[in-house]
Amino acid sequence: MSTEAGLPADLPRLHRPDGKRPRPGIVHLGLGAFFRAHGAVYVSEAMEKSGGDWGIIGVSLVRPDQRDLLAPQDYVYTALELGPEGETPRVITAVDRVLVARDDPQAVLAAMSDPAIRIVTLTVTEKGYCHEPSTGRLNRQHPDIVHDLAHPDAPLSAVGYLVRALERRRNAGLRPFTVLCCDNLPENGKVVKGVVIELAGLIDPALADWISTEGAFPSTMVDRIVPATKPEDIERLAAMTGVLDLSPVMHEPFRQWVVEDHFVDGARPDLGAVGVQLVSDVTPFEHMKLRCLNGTHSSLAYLGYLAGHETISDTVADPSFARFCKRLWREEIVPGLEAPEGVSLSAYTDALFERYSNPAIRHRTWQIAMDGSQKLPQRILSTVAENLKAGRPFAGLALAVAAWMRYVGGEDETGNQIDVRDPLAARLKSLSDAANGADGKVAALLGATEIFPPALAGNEDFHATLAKAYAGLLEKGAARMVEEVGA
Ligand code: CS2
Repeated sequence: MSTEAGLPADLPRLHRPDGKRPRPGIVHLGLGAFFRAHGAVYVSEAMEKSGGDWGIIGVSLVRPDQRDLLAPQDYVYTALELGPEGETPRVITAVDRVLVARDDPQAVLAAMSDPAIRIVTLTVTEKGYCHEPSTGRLNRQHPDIVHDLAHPDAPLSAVGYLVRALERRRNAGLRPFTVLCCDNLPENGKVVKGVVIELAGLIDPALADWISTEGAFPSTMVDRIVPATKPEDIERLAAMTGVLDLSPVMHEPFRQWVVEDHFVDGARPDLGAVGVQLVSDVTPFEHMKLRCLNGTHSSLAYLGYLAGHETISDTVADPSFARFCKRLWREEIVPGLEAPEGVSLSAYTDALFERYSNPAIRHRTWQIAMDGSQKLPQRILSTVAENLKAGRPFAGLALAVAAWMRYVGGEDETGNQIDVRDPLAARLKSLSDAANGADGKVAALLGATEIFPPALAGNEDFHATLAKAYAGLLEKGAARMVEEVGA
């Protein structure tokens, strides 16, 4: 493996410290770096502190990499905290094993229908719910959903797995599991409940009723910045610890998890003992985080990328970007938010700025720019729509949306091609290519109704501001526009 280059060949592989695997109580769909650096860490701590059989069976829906990297080290891995003043490694032991759904759907369905499993957590990214971002409803034409309706024993989508496993549990007379969504969607519990019940209803209306009355889909707000692990991280960690971990995760010191305390039969790890906030209503936390953090993250990602910045910390080290970001919070985002009880929004955004500035976190603008079609509605467009109604400013957020439009056009400011990763990439590029001039391109992209709700797309003020911002990006470039709009 190339990542081993430069390391002594006899380095021992990381292994489970006490050799004991936790007994599973959770299946996690979409095991990736974020959950391993966030939810799995909390669950590990909760088991250490209060006990309970809450080991995690990880599921990768498609790719075998996580399983193949973790299996030889008995599914333990290092979570490396990257602080501005140094790095702290910690071995996480909560994962029991990893299954790959494409290789063995039966094993995944069997695990999910095991009575010992009480919770199914998910991080399948925004696009993994097969819903329409602008409405939150199931996209019944989605090829995976069409497939899942026809293949009860071998689903492709996470939604398909949830529904088929719940169906098996109901047929076996078991209680349902709690579905705990850990993706950055607004009212994520409601969204996943909506798509699950809609798909279940297409299969068997009685199943949909049972899920609706017996199931639980608590909403959550998750937060921790987790940049992709790079080969040099693996090497540095091995040099630091003297053991080889081929699948560590990198994360910032900060973490937050706010969870609606509504679980089937109250069965859950003792999350409250390890700092998870268990609340009756997550909405104010969710709005605060999605709009303040993810909203500016995406804004900085598109504008920063176009201006030639590689990471978020590089981007905010540029004074005009720093001014622009703070202006977005102060004038466009925070005024429309209701602060969660006991939280000062200005302290929250000050702390966010510090988190963005952490030079140890090399979080690439390109990484955050991925899947913009699935992210813009909840991160930026809902704020813009509310600001338009309330007569509040929105020019900075419109500049960010114009930068996204420029980005999905596929060419950067020096004429180089952009590697646009988005489920709608081809469609967005052809909409952009077929139109001419700033106004034409803006009009064409506003026509993507999966992203822009009709009332917003049809708003003349929004359209004109976007067209002006897009023209400015073409004429003057992102750096100049950020400087002007942020001033
Ligand atoms: C980021 C998030 O990649 C992205 O789109 O905005 O992953 C962000 O780092 C997390 O939500 C932080 O909690």
